[in-house]
Amino acid sequence: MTAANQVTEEQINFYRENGFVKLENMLTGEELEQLREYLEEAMQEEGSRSVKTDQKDGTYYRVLNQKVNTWRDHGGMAKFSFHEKFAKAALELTGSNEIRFFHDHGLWKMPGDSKPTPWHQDTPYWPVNEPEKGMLSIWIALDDVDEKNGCMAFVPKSHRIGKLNPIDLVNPQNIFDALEDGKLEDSKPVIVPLKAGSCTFHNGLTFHYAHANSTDRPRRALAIIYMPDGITFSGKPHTVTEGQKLEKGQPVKGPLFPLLAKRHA
Ligand SMILES: O=C(O)CCC(=O)C(=O)O
Repeated sequence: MTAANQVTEEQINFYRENGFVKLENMLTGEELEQLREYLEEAMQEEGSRSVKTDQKDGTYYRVLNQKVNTWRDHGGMAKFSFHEKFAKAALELTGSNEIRFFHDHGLWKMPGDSKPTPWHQDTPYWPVNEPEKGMLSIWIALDDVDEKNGCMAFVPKSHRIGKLNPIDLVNPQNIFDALEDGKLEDSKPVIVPLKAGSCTFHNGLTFHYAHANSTDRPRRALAIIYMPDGITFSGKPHTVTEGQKLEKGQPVKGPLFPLLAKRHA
């Protein structure tokens, strides 16, 4: 990011071509300290509205200690999850007219018997009708990450393959088996180490993976998922849409899905 927090033309082109991009220094030092404190609190508290995917020692927990919608129980997390700076970057990368919040999640990889996050696409888990419209995630590293503690890897151009079946993150199928012969043959995975406070954005269709954490400290990350305009609800059950009175085929909107950024005419 430049001083004005603008995504560069080169980064936009890279994202659109490859389905992911790395943006360095997304957080200032002060923001990083604050987000670490808030996310530590949010991950530990037994809130009533955020959703913990699995308990300690569970099989999913070994892949990810995950809490969905931390913002609903922690005002500090709301400040970051709705941060205009991140949403504006998503607006520029996608080229859409508006960016709506879908959900956040704290994603920690815990030390001790940690498993990699298998290769998968995100879109197949989401209750939307238009995967090709480019829903996307920001993944913000709160610790320096590399191959030893769970950095991410992406397959360039895999967002062009289209939506495949969801992968079971605990007993994973091999996503590459689902590819037609020759598809992505020349596209080798790119491993993306990050400094704390830096981030990646990835398209919901991009194949991605995270290494296991073989260190003795948690790998802490915050991911926020955004929807470009025109995304409609498919009716498929999902934790964050449950009870939200969304209608099948109608745009996703309402109090849990605020508009965060808009292109000015
Ligand atoms: O944090 C991880 O290990 C995986 C993250 C991921 O799959 C995502 O943000 O979509």
